[in-house]
Amino acid sequence: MSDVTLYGFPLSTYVRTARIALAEKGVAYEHLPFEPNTDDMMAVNPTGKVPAFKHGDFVLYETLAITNYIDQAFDGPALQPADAKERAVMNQWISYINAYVFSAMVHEVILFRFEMLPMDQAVLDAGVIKSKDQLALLEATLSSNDYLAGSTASLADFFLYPILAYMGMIPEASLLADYPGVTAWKARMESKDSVTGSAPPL
Ligand SMILES: N[C@@H](CCC(=O)N[C@@H](CS)C(=O)NCC(=O)O)C(=O)O
Repeated sequence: MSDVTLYGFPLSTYVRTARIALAEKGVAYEHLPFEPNTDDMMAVNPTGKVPAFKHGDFVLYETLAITNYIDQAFDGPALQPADAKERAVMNQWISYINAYVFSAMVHEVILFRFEMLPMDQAVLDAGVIKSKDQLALLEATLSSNDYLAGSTASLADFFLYPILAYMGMIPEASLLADYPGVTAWKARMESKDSVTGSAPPL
């Protein structure tokens, strides 16, 4: 029986980020697919959001803290660059993805398309404009780099991929063709067992 538990429903992009990190490190874990804002979830994360994580009796929430801990506490390949500048770039991207990409692409586009929010065309239209700007910024890096920070995948890529995976499943997927570096990066990520093995049940 593993002493590691991940809490949170598998449709969540943040749960998938944590699952990719766990798989990359080869960590065996129990996955309890609690819905957000339930008593079960609140018991391990006072915000009610997913995911949360437990190792032995150590409980943690917030995906960046969880994935940093996974990287440092377990054997396996490093999930963060050793080089100070590359690590700073990785953290810049994670901050950007959490502050801007998640809200524009997930809250203003994807949730409408998956009918998890009642359609608001004005919000969707604004979300698509923001998404295009964000894809252009990502393209500026991914047109000449295999990954967001350095030559191997890092936590930044694991935060971004689950969001762009959903973008690839909705009508706005056609936008991705305008960003060949992003499209090639997405295919590169999809060649990883950690990514295919964490696909949500859709
Ligand atoms: N800052 C949190 C964000 C987690 C988050 O927003 N999770 C979403 C699912 S992807 C959630 O629980 N949403 C439910 C809600 O906000 O009520 C983290 O990094 O873990």
